[in-house]
Amino acid sequence: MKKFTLLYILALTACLPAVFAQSSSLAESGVAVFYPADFDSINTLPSLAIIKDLPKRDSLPGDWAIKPEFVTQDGKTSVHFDLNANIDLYGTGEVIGDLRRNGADVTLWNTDNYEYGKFDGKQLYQAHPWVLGVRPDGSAFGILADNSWRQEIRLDVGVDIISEGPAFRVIVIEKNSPQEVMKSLADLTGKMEMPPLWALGYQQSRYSYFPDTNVKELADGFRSRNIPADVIWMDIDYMDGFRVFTFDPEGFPDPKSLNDYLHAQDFKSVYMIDPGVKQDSLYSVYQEGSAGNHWVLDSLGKEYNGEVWPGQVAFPDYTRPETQKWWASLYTDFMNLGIDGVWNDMNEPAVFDGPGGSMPDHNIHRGGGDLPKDIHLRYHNVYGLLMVRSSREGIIDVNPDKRPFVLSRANYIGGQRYAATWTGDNSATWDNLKMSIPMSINLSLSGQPFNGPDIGGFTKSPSADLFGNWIALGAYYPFSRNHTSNETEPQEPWAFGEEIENVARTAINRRYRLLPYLYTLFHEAATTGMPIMRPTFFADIEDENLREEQQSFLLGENLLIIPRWAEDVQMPEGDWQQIPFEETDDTYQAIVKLRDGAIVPMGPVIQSTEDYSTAKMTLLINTDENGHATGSLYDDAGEGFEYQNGEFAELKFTAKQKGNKKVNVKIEQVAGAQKAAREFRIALVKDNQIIYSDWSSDDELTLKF
Ligand code: NBV
Repeated sequence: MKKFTLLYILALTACLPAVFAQSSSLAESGVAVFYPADFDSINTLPSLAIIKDLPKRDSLPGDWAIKPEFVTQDGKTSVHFDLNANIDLYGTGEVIGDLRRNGADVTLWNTDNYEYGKFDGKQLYQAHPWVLGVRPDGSAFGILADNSWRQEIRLDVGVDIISEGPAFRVIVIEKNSPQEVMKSLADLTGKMEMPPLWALGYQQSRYSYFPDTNVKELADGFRSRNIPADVIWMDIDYMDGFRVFTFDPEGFPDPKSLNDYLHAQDFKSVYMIDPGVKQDSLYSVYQEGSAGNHWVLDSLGKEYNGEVWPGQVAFPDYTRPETQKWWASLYTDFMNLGIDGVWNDMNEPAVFDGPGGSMPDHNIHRGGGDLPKDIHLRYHNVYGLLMVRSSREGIIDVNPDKRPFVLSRANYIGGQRYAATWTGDNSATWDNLKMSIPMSINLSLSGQPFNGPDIGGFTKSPSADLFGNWIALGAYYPFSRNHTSNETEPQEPWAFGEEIENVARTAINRRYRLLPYLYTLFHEAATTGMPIMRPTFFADIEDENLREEQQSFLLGENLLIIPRWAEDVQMPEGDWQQIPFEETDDTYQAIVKLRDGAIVPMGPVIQSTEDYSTAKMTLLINTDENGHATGSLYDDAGEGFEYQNGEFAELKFTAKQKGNKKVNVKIEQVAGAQKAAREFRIALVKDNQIIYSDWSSDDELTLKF
């Protein structure tokens, strides 16, 4: 007997309140909203996930397939979807385990989960009440539970979402393909904004580079070894006693000149800011926060304090508009020191001496504006989102002509609007390396395109071999950052000897060469919501053999990345050609395959995005069985907002191959006002070889062979 039916009978016989009545409406084509009869809008809305109006427009089409059944029992609301067993399930946010989520369960309660070791790893740093379903024929649907309360998603018999909060509405998206579902999700929850180009570069971090001289040496180390890199990260030890917005007077006496030094070397700097503000009456941020009444309160209405790095801290109540503004304003002096980006950590929020590692459920957030006053249980999962929203505002206020960059550990569905993310405190193990692929894909399939794990692993020290394998793969994560803990051995690309240093250089070189393509994918994500990192099954949504493939992944539509350690990879059909990069090969580099019918623009090796240019590009071409191939390029200044006023270029490439004799490529600017002179050459990839044409600035290229 189905579990739901059982619940129904139990509820009837025990006379427990079971509510099945509901109303539904079609908000737009393929998007339905279901309301339980006891829908509690006051305690679940406004939605921090959905940014679009969902008007009650039409009634559901008669053949609408995915319908919920709501139950309220013992004060808990749950929703159940009966599903055919042949439907493959994905998403559910930041999760460990297999790519295909059938049979899994996850608790949505943002948790500081060191080594993913607590709660069987079923409860991590972010909450995405979202399930993507893909049917055998490739048609797909998405289910979004629109509430932020603590809840659980169970995928054993159909889909069950059980919330500790009041009755919530559910949004169901129904489309012809998972790609269309992803676009619709982004339409409802918002898209990542175009990040600055430098954020796509390789990044180096550790807990913590200290003191500033060490940071400078690190920058020099990259440049002297010709290993491309764009960003150096400052972890908590740069602060004075872990007081946010301060600097250690001995280790970091002059952050402005440190940042100047980094900039002169074409590096950007990102600094960590945690939410907890040290309870210290002599500390200006604490004084201001107290004077402004900015803190989260305990259940008795008093300032709540808990222990984090600085000792006892108070937590800004980001539900209050005044607090959002105050927090944003703290970034003015900070960013003016030449800081380029911000890293918000510990924002689940993590509290060492709090229940379950966070603050008590009954703490009070006072709200204001459109957010009502409520208890922490309601706002916990959005605490990180509200924090990064406010951080981002503050950063734009100081540098209105620059694109903000914020990295957040905690977040909630829709949070891609404000921050990129990494997958928290993983470990230097083979298991974690392998798992990083399904983990990043499922986050991507939950609306967060800009993500990646700590390359090399955060805890433990990787062997040279493990690191070599990790960096060879990590060069292709959307967010590509090497980071490690304060208890580990050095983890810079050169820390493992010459062989692995060369492996790292080759892999990172390849990332930089592929930047024109990668940047184009970021633009696609920012405009359509399509993930950057995609499951291999996106290459052929009707091929059910691909549905569990989780060793390889697609970068956009045209490149398939296969780590060197992958075994028995399920390949999509077609003539996928391995790109024979020119650098010396080694046994670590991931295999990069080009789809037949695709054109991928590639640039030269550069040492940082400061040298990025699209003036001379190689067009990697793999024609399909009809001799055709297409591709595109998005180009803009890589910084600032002029692209929103038309200062960009979108190029379309169309190739036609005639027999085994020649290939013609047409280059057209199809959008944007940017005028730029560009030279191209064809690189035809066939049978593991590349055949090049001459360079040309014409808009028609020919390769004869
Ligand atoms: O700030 C220190 C670390 C940071 O390096 C890491 O990336 C975060 O996930 N942080 C957690 C706090 C404590 C880690 C033990």
